[in-house]
Amino acid sequence: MNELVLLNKDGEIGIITVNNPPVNALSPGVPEGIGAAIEAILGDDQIKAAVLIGSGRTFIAGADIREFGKVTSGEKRGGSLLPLLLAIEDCPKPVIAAIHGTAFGGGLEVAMPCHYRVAVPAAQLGQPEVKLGIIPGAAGTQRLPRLAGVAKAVEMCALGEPITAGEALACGLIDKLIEGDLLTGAITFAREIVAKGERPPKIRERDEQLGDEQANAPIFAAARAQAGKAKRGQTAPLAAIEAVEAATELPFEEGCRREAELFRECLFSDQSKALIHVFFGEREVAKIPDIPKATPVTEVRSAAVVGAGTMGGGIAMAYANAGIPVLLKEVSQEVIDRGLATIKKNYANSVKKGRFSQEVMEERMALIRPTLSYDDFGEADIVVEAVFEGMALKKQVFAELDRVCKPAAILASNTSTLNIDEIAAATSRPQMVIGHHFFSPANVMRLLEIVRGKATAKEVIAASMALAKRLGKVGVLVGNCRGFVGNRMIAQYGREAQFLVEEGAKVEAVDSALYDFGMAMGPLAMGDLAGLDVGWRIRKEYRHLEPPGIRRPLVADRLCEMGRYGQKTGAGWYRYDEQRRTIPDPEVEKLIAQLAEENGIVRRPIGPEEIVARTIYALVNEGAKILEEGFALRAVDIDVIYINGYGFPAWRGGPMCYADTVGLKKVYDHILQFHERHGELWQPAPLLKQLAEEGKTFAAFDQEKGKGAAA
Ligand code: T1G
Repeated sequence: MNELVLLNKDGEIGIITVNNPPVNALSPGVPEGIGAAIEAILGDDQIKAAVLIGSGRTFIAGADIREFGKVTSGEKRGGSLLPLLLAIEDCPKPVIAAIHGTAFGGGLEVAMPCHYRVAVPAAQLGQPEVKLGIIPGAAGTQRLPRLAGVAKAVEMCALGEPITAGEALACGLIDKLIEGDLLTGAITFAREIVAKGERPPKIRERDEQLGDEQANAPIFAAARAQAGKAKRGQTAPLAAIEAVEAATELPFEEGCRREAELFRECLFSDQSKALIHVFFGEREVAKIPDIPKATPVTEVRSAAVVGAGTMGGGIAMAYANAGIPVLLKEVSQEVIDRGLATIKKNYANSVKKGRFSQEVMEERMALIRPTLSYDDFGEADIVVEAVFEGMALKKQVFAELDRVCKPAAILASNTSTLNIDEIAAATSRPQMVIGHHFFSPANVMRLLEIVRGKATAKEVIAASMALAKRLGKVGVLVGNCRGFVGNRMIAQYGREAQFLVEEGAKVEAVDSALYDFGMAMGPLAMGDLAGLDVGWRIRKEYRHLEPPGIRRPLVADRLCEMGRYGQKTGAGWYRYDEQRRTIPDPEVEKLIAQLAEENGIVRRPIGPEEIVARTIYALVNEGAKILEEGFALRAVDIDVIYINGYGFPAWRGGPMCYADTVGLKKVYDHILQFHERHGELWQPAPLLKQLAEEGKTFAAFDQEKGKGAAA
């Protein structure tokens, strides 16, 4: 074997152990090691059966994703796992896969040609390849329906969500749950199999679960409809459905060939490159160059939240969902009761949708302790302030926290725009102050923008990054500029969306162009959802900082003056019916035409290409400025922020990755044109100009910066 795959014996049972930390990926050497172990078992008469198991925390978590780039760049030829899988399946001695942690992708595809599969109850099994913009490429779409049935196989391959070991047992994917030690249980199981003396079953020969055309047609139709909704704009889920369909129509070998064709098409697609960029990006953002891995991290055992409004309530739920007891403070009984009622309603909705049981709801509610005073704040390891977005009030709260909290407590603000250093200055311990910017609904949205103040201690940052993971969030560290990263960029995107309607585009045309681009929601409908008054208040507070003579959007302020704040007032850019569906409003179109005329704006027909270019490139240009000013560590950090906080399509990789896909020269040329036509607001970012002229990408910028930091 080799150092990645070990072969030992327990009497007549061979034990093949994959040892490739951290997740036993099928990196070069692992498939070869397993193949050599099977060879050795064949040649050893003492061995009657074998157990295949992973060392450390998991079974095989899939192919080595880092190798894909080498194939798509032509650096190396892609190999195939199929010969190894046939060797396992054709082995005359039973091979048992023993699963703990995650049997994902190629890992499950190695487990399925094994003659039997056993797992611990906590194990997870899945074909998550579509989350990387590809499909199973090692006969997973051919063996899974033969084991688990067509409906389960198409759901697992098209949506990519894992199933539990219990569900796997129920659908026939595994043969037994092992309570207690996995290896011991698997060896016992192997001995029982040997004792039975049966011929090891070959999964590829099983057809009884493949159904027939009539039975399968509605299954595939429903799967395509669901993929169309849940994976809108993505090609891999449809390819996965087609591959499973091929399993029901073609002999095994031909089905594998069809799968391989579809796999290659997906692997060489921009969507796959983007989704793999996001996969590694979500792990890269956790690495802060100047904060060593060994930095001591305070473990958060208890928390407190000031303010039980929409954000405060959601943040308290996020802590309770992670099992952390949390105090929730408000100014009056009436307000705290309202906040708790909203939390209760949200949990009850989740119970109704079957996300978790009534019991779990009660456990979580019990972790949220309402209070009207700061008395018990002395115990909290962290306090998150989520009061009204006004500097004076926030300073008052932080001064109070400085008085009541223990010295080691982290003092975090959920502000979405205000200066963290100014808030920190209201305390005697600015090194303990940090921004924790949650996104609404805070118990759902995955993004946590972590804002570093100039005095924030490295231990506080390290604890915040670790806490984000514990809360099930993706924590991204950003600098303390106005609007931080996400909101600073979205302001430019929103600005262009409004200018486009002033210049002639219809409100719903702007939104549908971005929706078709893949955004979860168009910018104007998003404004109505968030509440137009939020931005209005901030604009009024900062108007004095705006450079004179700069063009400002005209309509949103007027809508607010008319009391049209969006969904919450039943009207904003759109009118809303009882189901909160958008209804285009001729009154708004009339107002826009009137304001355009009053301001000498000549209106013209505007197509979706221009709408997308002006809004998305506004994001990219501002993102490049943020990078060169050092308020974001990497371009990929910006991508992860936009995908997890602003509904940017992951299959486009985020705004900076998307710009790389389009080509920075082309993006830069467009921005130069916009600068000429629309003035100063489109001043190209120097970094973008430099990278475009040097024929480079934001990905290359990150790499060079990474090398610089490592040096
Ligand atoms: N390849 C390479 N590196 C991987 C990897 C993989 N498959 N999985 C994880 N890593 C790295 C990751 O980047 C991180 O590195 C470290 O391991 C720990 O990961 C043929 C074609 C298994 C649930 O999609 O979902 O098989 O940042 O922080 O939170 O048909 O990793 O420390 O340097 O995520 O405990 C299909 C991907 C591949 C599973 C563990 N498999 N991995 O989560 O740790 S395609 C997947 C995960 C395939 C076949 C096809 C998770 C995990 P670093 P982590 P975790």
